[in-house]
Amino acid sequence: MKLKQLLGAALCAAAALGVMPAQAQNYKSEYKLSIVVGTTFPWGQGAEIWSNLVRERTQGRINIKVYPGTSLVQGDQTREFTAIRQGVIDMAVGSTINWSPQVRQLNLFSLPFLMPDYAAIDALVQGDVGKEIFKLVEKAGVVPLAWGENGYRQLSNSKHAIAKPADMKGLKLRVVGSPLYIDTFTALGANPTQMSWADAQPALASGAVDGQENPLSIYTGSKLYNVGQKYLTLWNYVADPLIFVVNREVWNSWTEKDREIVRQAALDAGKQQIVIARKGVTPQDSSLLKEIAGHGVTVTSLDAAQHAEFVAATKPVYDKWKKQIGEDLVNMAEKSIAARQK
Ligand code: X2X
Repeated sequence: MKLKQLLGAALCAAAALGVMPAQAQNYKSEYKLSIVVGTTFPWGQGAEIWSNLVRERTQGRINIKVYPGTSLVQGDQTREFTAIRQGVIDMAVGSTINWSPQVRQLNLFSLPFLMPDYAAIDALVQGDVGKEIFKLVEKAGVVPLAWGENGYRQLSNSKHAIAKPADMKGLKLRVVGSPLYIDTFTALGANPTQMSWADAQPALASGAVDGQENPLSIYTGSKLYNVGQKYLTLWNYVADPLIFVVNREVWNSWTEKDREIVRQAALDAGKQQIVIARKGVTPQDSSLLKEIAGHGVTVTSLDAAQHAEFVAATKPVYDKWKKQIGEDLVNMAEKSIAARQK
């Protein structure tokens, strides 16, 4: 035996005896976890909870660092999924919207007015649809572990109150990176323009765009009422779930025991994160809305007739995208929602 082989054999034996810590073999000193917003947002808090649980439960064997602002892909959130698959990013808590260019079925959650209430979101992600989607994400090359939530996306603008599609005519609105959003806002008569969240904030501040749509936690966390976004419409037209994921090679490099720890920590963090995301924005607790109104924002809620007008105007988009997403999956989602426990 050559010296090199001898040394290798000795190291293997040491590792097998548990003499050596696992990271000495193939663990990285730091795992990079990507998120779009900062760690003060409910989304970012979910990432922090996950990282902390993993660090504690692995006694520091797995050390995760959170990178906000999608900084690992220079803010281009639509490239995040590819970067995870390629290993530029080790882990992420990501939005279904941002990953839909790579996994088209993730557009499901962006179908206008599919999910009428929180029970409907739960029926999808915690049920058969959620399992099916995890299979698709896995097939696309990334290991999905748990669901979280960004939230119902509400419409804000700097011009006037919006209570019907006609009020949106000609408004220049920033939308996220799925063509489904361009279709939806075009059908409503607006002038949608796609840009990353990193670019959206200066565009709102300079008035280059009139409005945007995001969950209330992001609207308030980014203080959009300070950049002229004084009109807010609560229409619950879509909600984006988050998915906790790990790059496949990284996943395979961990011991089975550590994989189990990371999975359970993701499930625990996801559960806590959903509670945080819903704080202040539910029919039972609408405290965040009071805070928003306190900033001089005009908040518009839709009555049943106004809601119906938005649903009718976006129906052709729903039908078109139902086919693109896959009719079987959308049918399964519609059935799960119809059968939900309210
Ligand atoms: O870009 C957005 O609007 C955000 C922050 O909500 C997402 O990443 C989907």
